[in-house]
Amino acid sequence: MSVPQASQDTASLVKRLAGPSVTKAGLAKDQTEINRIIAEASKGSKFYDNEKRKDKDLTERIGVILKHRDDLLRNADKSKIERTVDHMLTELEARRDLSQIIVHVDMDAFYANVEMLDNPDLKGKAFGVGHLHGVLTTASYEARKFGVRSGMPGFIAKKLCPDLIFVDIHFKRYSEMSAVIMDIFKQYDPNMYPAGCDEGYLNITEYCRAHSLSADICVQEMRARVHRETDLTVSAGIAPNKMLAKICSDKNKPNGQFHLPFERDAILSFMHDLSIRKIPGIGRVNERLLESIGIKTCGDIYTYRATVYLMDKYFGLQFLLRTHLGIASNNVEPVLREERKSIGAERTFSPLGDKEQILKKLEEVAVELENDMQKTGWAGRTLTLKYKLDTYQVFTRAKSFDRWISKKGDLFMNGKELLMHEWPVKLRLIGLRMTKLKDLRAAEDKGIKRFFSAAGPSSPAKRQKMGHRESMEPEEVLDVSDEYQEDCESMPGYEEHEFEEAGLAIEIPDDPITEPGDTGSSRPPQSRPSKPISSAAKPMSKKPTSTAQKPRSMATQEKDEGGDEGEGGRSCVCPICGKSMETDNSGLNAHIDFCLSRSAILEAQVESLNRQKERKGKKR
Ligand code: TTP
Ligand code: MG
Repeated sequence: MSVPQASQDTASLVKRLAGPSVTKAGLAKDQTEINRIIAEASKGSKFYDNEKRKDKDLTERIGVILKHRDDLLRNADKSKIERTVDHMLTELEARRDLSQIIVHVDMDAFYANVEMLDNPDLKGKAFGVGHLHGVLTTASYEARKFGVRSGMPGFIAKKLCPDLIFVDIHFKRYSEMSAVIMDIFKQYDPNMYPAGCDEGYLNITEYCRAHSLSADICVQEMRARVHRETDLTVSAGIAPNKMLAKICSDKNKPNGQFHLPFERDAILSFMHDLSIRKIPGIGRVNERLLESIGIKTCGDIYTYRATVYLMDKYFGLQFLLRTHLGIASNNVEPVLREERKSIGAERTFSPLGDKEQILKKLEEVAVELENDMQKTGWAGRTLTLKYKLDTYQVFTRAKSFDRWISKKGDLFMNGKELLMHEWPVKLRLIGLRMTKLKDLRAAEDKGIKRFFSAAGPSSPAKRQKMGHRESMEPEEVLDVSDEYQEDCESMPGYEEHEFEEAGLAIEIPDDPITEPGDTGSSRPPQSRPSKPISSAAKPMSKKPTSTAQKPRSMATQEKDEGGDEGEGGRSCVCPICGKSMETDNSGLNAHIDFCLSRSAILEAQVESLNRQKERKGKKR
């Protein structure tokens, strides 16, 4: 089998195939050989083909963006723009806030270390949590030395580390331990924000003041307490804002802490050589996009500030300028119910083409979603069906209602209706997600108020506006999410469901569902604290929605409904198809993505249809 060498043509693909967790702590320094083995092991699989296609799409998209950049630069007064940006930087600098002590805490090899508590024989051994025929949720630090890491298919991990031990996943245990550690963290900041099952942000300014403690001692004490009470280790980053604290918690992993000086110059020099990939919100795709315009480190942002200024809609000028300066939000608060945007459930399985079997999976998903919605007190008005073809391409279809739905019957029947529009298809994942949520608990609280308010959301005028609408545009995993722009805490355009991609990066021979209630992915079920899709893909400022990011079709649809506008809508022209439209940055990016991926998606659909027909033909 010929192995892709890291030539000009294949370097990006090899890097892409290496997966999302390449920046994880404890991995071997030189990833070249590891990446080569991964590429070799993946070659020939549908996953490989899909990654190759996505890499090609991205290369094309970059080509378009670069052409657009050249056009813009040709007509621009570069030094004037640089002066404007310098002025913006001065203004941002003037508002730098170094007054709050922010800590990011992150448990070390969380699932693995919990497993070690229950089976001390694993101590010192290279093991992964997950199955040979599934994906690893995480790996012990001994296994990481071989390049084994989260989201990696088991068979690839075994190639990298032939003696690797596979340990079963026990979500219940991780949830229990998560609750224990969160309780400890809350003693130091009752308003802390749990950012996943094993990590969180704290503002310890008040605690340090009240107990006359330095930040270092306070964090040491907190980590020691976690260790004393759980036998698990935790690492921490201490910095003036959440972005920096998150980057710092990785610095001395495992079982360490890192304190970034609260001084402008120290922060600037820390940022100067920092790879942009270390910034939360910059994953593989954003990294490639930024590298294409010359930005590899946060220091490079300054060098290319004129380009970034002109290309604001692609790269997010404010976000990048703030990143360059090491400025980000220092606002830490707990997750508020009203911030929840969606609730969903999904199932992963070995590729299925049989209608009955797929509908059975859909029904299971509908039951799980109904349970979750009931347990947590939500109803919703937009239902999105998500499915992943056996070719690994992901699509969403959405439908809005003029009433609140949460019952299995509604979820299943409407999900089925959306799916039947696509039939025949061969799937490896199916999911349902509700958005446009209504908090039933809030409704209970406000029962009397509601009684007196005549025109609620179901007033005739609004009902007419919402109507019944279906979004039938094919969508891909590369996601554009306008939620993330709100306070310049992430790049506008190109989010990637990295965790999910990695988590399904194989031909899974058996249904990987191991425990009742398991969603079938490598993530814990909805009702438990779950790790964000990937820390890099998770914006610092956003509270977690229930699982995945908002699918792009939803973003488009919400705009159509006229409910969520006002985020800088303006008229722009798509550089691909030339269509002009009234939209904001993310709307434009979504459209560009769609333009670029449409042909590839249609091709895949046609291919899939042909395969189905062939099979039917053979049966006859
Ligand atoms: P992480 O904190 O990202 O990883 P970790 O705690 O295993 O290792 P470390 O922080 O020391 O680098 O994730 C916490 C848990 O979330 C992890 O133990 C397993 C789960 N997880 C997955 O299931 N899949 C993933 O892709 C990732 C990144 C994590
Ligand atoms: Mg961790």
